[in-house]
Amino acid sequence: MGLTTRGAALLPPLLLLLLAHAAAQAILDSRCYLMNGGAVESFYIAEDTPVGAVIGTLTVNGDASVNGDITLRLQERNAAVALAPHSKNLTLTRALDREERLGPSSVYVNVRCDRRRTTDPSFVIPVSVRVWDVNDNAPAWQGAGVAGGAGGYRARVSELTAVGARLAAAPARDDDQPGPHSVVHYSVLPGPYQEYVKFANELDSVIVLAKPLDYETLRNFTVTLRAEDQGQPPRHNDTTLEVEVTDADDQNPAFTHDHYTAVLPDDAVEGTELEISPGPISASDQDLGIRAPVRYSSTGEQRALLRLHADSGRAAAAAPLLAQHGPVTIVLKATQVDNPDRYAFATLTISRPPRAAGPPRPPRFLQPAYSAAVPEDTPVGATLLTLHTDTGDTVSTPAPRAPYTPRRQRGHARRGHAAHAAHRHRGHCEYPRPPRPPPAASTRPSGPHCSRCTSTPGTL
Ligand SMILES: [Ca+2]
Ligand SMILES: [Ca+2]
Ligand SMILES: [Ca+2]
Ligand SMILES: [Ca+2]
Repeated sequence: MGLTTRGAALLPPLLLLLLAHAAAQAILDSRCYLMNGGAVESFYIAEDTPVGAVIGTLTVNGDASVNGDITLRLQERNAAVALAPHSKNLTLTRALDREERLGPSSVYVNVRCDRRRTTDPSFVIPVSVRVWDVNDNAPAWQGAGVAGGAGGYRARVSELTAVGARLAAAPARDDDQPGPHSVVHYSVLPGPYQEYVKFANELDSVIVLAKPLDYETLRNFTVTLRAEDQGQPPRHNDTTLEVEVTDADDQNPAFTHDHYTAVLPDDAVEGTELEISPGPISASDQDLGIRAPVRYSSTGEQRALLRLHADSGRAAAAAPLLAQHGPVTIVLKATQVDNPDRYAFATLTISRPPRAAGPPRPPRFLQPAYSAAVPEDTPVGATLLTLHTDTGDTVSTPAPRAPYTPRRQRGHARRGHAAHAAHRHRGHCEYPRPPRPPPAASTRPSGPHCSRCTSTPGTL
């Protein structure tokens, strides 16, 4: 009775001990729990981690080796990560990409953990794998006909474009994450013609003119552009910009020669076309890309001596030219049809054929016949008519005698003309006309080569 009572009294402590031991066993079996006490396993790796690399080791309690006490397996099939057999190592099976072009930018899987030799239910451990950005993208040039910087950019620019004016936009895009890996700096690489263009600023894709253009000296050029990110190390892409310079009207026309000459044949008549040396009268616009047509004209005091064809530049004698016996110089002008402010000048000197050696040719009247109407009360000695001959065009020619010249009065001639003019007026002859000569009797008072004969009544 007492023993039974004593045994009964001992049972509760033993039971308690057993129960406590069982409880302790259960508490000590931490297999499949994460060592850090957390519920989720997280990994953070670079996006350029190579496929096959171990991206981390699960911090789960237990031995996962062949003879260990836990078994780990991935719930998902075909995930981007895998568990190496009999290990806690997670390996990468597919490429990851922060920009999600070559693969996913993050992975979420579930690892099932089983305690071996127990009937305990499986533990499920969520695993998160995320990637951080690396500078794995170079800036890529954008724009029509441009793929990744290939092909280049083109711009057509007038030569009159002002320095600082926009020529083109050449944007580049960097697919890396916002920050230094994707911030693009633009530049024109050193090289020929680099000085002509620049980016408005290094963060702007707008290209502006940096130096004045001139179509006449530079019609096109190509420079190399660089877009570079700010990664460490940076990545870059180069492309080209081809600039075609277009012509503008910034040049005057120009004659083929500054000075032309022609000889007026003795038998020339009004309209006789002149043979021009050293070549035909010709001018062209020096804006070679425009080549504006020009119109020819004669200008200046002597312009009436010439008939100049406006389009062709062919020159023909005008009636007043036939009365000229010495060289005359006429100013030629070529004017752009589309812009009267663009013109050029040249000169044309027309002379008579040189006299052949031999006896001097007698002077000839410029008109085959002369006539004059004379009032009946004309006093004796008054001038009735002035006649012109074609002689006297060279100093060496002996003084001809006009048909109506009874005697020469060179001293008289000097009174009406400058000394040098009179010196060359070998064909000048007059009848005496007291008391003084009429200074304005000739329509060509200062022509050094004209001849003048005056007649008195009764001699014609
Ligand atoms: Ca980049
Ligand atoms: Ca990246
Ligand atoms: Ca021009
Ligand atoms: Ca031009």
